[in-house]
Amino acid sequence: MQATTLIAWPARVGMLPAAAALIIAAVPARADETVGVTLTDKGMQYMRMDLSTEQVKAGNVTFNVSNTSQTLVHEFVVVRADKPIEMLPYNEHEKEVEESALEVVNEIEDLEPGKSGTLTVKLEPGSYILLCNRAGHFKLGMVNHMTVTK
Ligand SMILES: [Cu+2]
Repeated sequence: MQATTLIAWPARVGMLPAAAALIIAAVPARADETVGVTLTDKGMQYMRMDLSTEQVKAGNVTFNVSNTSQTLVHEFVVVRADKPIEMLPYNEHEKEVEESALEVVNEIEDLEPGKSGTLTVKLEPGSYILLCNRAGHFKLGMVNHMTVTK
C-alpha cells in the first residue's frame, strides 16, 4: 500500500499543471444559466409565478416559461428593479404595472394557454422582478423576484 503511494505520487504531481491548463481552456468564463418559470392560475381568482431558482449568475440567462392555464393568455416580463415588488409604479385604471417607468429588459408576449416559450437575456448583477402584466394579473400575484450575482 505504501509502496504504491510512493510510486504514484510523483507521476500525478507531474501531470497536474498540464491537466489544470486543459480544464481552464475548456471551461467558458461563465456558464449559461437556465430558469424554469411556471405560470399558474384559477381563472381571475388566483395566480402565481413559480421559479426553479431565484438566484443565478450574471451572463446569459434562459427562461423556459410554461403557461399552465386552461383558459388565460399570460406574458412574461423581465424588469430590472432594486425596489420591492409592492413599490413598482402601478396604474390602477389599466390594472397594469407602468412598464414605461421601468427598466424592462425583455419579454415574452401573449403566451397562449398550455403553451411554453423561451427567452434568453444577458443579465448584469442586480435585482430583477419577473411579472405578467396582463390586466390584473400582477395584483393577483403573477410576479416574483430574482437576484443576479457576479
Ligand atoms: Cu398573466
